[in-house]
Formats: sequence, C-alpha cells, structure tokens
Amino acid sequence: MTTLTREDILSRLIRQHIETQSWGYVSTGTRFKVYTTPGTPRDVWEKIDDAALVHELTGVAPTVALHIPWDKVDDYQALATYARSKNLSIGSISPNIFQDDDYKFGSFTNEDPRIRAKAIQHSLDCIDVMSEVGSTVMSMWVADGTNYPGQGNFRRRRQYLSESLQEVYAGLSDDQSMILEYKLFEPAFYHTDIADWGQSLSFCQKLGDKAKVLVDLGHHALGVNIEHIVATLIDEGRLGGFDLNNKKYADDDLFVGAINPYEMFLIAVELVGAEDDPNPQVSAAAKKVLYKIDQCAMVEEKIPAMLRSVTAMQSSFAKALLVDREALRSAQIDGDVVEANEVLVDAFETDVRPLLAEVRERLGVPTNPLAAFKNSKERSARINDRIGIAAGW
Ligand code: LRH
Ligand code: MN
Repeated sequence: MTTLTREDILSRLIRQHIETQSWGYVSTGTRFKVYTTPGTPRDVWEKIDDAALVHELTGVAPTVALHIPWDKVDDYQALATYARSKNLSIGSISPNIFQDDDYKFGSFTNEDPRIRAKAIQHSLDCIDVMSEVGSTVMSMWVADGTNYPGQGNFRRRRQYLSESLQEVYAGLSDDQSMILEYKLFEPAFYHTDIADWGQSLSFCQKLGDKAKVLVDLGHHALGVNIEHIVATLIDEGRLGGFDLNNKKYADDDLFVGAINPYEMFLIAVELVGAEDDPNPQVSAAAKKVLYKIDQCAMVEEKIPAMLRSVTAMQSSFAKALLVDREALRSAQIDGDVVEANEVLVDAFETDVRPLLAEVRERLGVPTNPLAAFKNSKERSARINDRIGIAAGW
C-alpha cells in the first residue's frame, strides 16, 4: 500500500478545497429545453445560501465561483460580507463574453474593434469585482469561433485574441491571476479560437507567469487522454485549475464521477504525485491548482448533484493517495506492465468510504452529506419558500 501514513492521508483530505459554482445551483439546460426544479435559487443571495449549505455539509467547499453578469449586484462588498456571514468566500470570477448580442461574431476576435474593446472593458470591470470581493482568480473562457470554412481568418483572429488577452492581463494586480479555458467546440461548430490545451498554453506563455491553463473535463474530443494533458501542464508549470464535471459524449456537464470515475481517479493520481514531487516548484504549483465544479443539473436537484460532485472528488483523491507509488515506480522501471496497472487498480478498487467518514467526523460534518441534506429541513424549506421565478443563465 501507499507509503503515506493514515494521518498524512487524513490531513490531506481534511485540507481539500473544492470550489462550487453559482450557476450550478440554478436552472440550466440544453438548446432544446431548460427545466425548472422546485427549491431553485431566485437570485445570487440564494445561490450563496446553497453554496454555503454544501460547505456546511461537506466541510471542503469554502468558496463559490461567480459569473458576471449572471451574479451582478450593485454592492459586491455587501455580497462578499453576506457570503462571509455564511462561512463562505467568493472564489474565482468569470467574465461573460459570450451572451451579449454584440458577440454574435466573436468577442476578443471580433473584426469590429469597438466590440473587442467592449469585451476587454467587461473583463477589466470583472477585475474590479475581484478586488472588491477579495478574489484572486479570473476564470476566462473565450467562446469565439466560426461555423463554416472561410467565415474567419484564423491568424488575424489569433492576433486580435492575443492583443485583447494582453490588455486584460495587464489589468491584473500582483496577487491576481488568470486561468484560461479551452474548448473543442460549442457554441461554434467549425473552429474554436482556443480549442485545446496547446492553444491555451501558447497564449498563457505569451501573457506571463500569472496566466495558466484551465482544464474543463468536458471540453475534449472523445478518447482524449486528459490525465496525460494534466501531467504535461504540470511539467510546464502551467496547470492553473479544473472545471470539474463528467461526460459521455460532449460538454454534457454531468456531475463528477457519474460516467467515468476511473478517469477522475487517474487525473487525481497525477495531481497528488505532483503535490509530493521532490522539486519544490512542482509541488508548490500543484498545491495551488484550483478545483472548481462546473456542471449543469438539468433534470436533477441542484444541491444533491453538487454534493455528489464534491464527495466524488473526495473519493478520487482518497483513492489516489492510497496508490503505492514505490511499487508503481519499480513496476514501471522493471517493465512489469500488468503489475504497474494492478498497483493503480488496487487503490482504485479500495473502499474509501470508512476513511472519508473519519475525515467528515474530524471536520464535524455529516458522515453522509447527501443523506443529511435529503432528510434536512433545509431542503423542504427551499422547496416551500422559494416561490417565484427561479434564476437561470
Ligand atoms: C463553457 C463553460 C465555461 C463557463 C460556462 C458556463 O462550456 O464550461 O467554463 O463559463 O461553461
Ligand atoms: Mn467550464
């Protein structure tokens, strides 16, 4: 088994930090339909209430990501104070440069300099929001792309994008950073300007040290080896964070571990290995990686779906911490292929529920957060009290 002591593993799991996302608590759907669910928040304050409840029930979700303008308020300091009163902090801030009508033909890549300037100004305004709420991470997704060959000039767009990102990057203060997301397709269906990890990495390297890559687990072509991408980005010192969810086909945004928990485990193996890397730069960078949920509960209740994702992340990391890395290394060096895989699978197939129950006891939270919520008055109160239009995106 692992060379880590039980106490090592328990203390690592107790310190785990999973950031939930405000838009994971509201009505979202597909282009075909957005269903509502009883008890859904009606505004950002109720989104904060739900994120705070998820932290209260798990002990490892102390921050919530906001998306602007979905979470726009007149007084962001009041919002941060409200969150703190609920034992929660505001986490990363996402500018929305994909829903305004002006962005029909792109935001940072638009041929019209006035529209590029508009997207840049919105992003700079989001940096002001970060300063007001005490957030240090800008989570940037550029949805820009085209639907048909010939519609756009790849290199001219790349030039516009690079210039736009530089203007936003220049607005960051020393303690603020940017994580740059990539996505293979959707909403664009022919090309996307930041379509894969390599394209995001090349922009980040051009921007500077405060720019790193954001890996959304739903943004790859089928069959792509995400744990290998993660290892590569760790090696480049440019892994900034994750948008955590799960998928069967495309950007399905299902909850973590619902379809492929083994993949999430293999990704966690790369991460805990990096946290313990003898190279202090690698381990320090690995300990700064942001784990942010980015899912859409389209037909299921939002809080249970969020609890499923947070506890699935705890399970993936608990199993990854159980990997006997010395046995793995010697099997790899000896070319003992079957043994090497066996070492991993042995950890993956270990029942970590007793270990996680102990983590939760030490955190003073329910040993089964999902069951605790289901039987709670919190759930029934939300269903009974939250009358009126549910928030959505
Ligand atoms: C794009 C994305 C991005 C968010 C959006 C809500 O698919 O993953 O991270 O801004 O979802
Ligand atoms: Mn995402």
